[in-house]
Amino acid sequence: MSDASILLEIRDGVARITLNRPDRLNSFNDAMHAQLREALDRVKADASVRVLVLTGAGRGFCAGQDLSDRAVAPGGAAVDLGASIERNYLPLILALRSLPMPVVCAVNGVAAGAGANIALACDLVIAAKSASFIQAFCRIGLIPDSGGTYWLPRLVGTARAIGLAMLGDKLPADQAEAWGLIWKCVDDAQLAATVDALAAQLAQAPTKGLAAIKQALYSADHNSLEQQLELERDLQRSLGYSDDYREGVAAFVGKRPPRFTGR
Ligand code: T3D
Repeated sequence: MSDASILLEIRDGVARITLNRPDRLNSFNDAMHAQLREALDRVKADASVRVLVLTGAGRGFCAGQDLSDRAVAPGGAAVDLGASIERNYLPLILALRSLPMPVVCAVNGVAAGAGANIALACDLVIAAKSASFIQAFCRIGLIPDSGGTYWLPRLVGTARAIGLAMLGDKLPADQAEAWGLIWKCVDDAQLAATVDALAAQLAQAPTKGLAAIKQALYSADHNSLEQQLELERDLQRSLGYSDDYREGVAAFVGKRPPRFTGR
């Protein structure tokens, strides 16, 4: 894609999507949502892709909804935010969560509003030390959306979730790591190399197994123990027939490195 709010590059099993409205801190308008949907569809349909990296262009990761699309003239009709969420944010979060491959978020700068929660929807979040997470919604009279009210209490506990959501303070990346909100915080100069190495590692991994790991772990939030045990049984049964399981066992027994194909 060129001249685009979303850049998509696919190489060596790694798809990289870059949010590309840097002068607006990569905040979302409808056109950018549409382009992101199209990019995610392409990633999902491309059998060569085994990991997705999501990042932002410029100094920010994403500042959520473009608020210049939300300014209402006095006496003007308010925008239906529910319709916007239904059309854009809700399907985006479900698409990231259910993509059958690991999704790595490289948080290169501030992640605010829906931008913070889009990052948290990804499976592995690596942030530059100068990055930060801001549940900015309360500053404009809204609640954390895009999954914010779902993962904040689960990831950091209710007390911290309430503090982040009600105060809208900037949470620096190193504190986000210390609180368990994200996987890792690295020096700014190390972000690209760290993410590239991780993506290369994941692109060689047993993709079906990783997809099943995310399915199982994300299902644990709403399943009973019995339902979870049954899900583990079903996923394990299906993985047991995969080429990668066969290869993994053969490589172990043969005392050689495995060559996984993602099948
Ligand atoms: O509406 C719906 O559909 C419902 C769904 C809502 C989801 C949401 O995400 S609601 C929350 C929306 N986001 C925010 O409230 C965050 C707004 N932005 C900020 O608070 C700050 O920009 C940041 C804390 C993220 C960064 O601050 P700072 O000082 O580093 O940068 P800045 O100077 O504020 O921003 C740089 C430029 O980006 C600036 O433009 P300018 O002055 O250089 O022409 C600024 O206006 C623009 N920008 C930043 N965020 C947005 C934005 N423009 C439009 N919308 C934004 N969200």
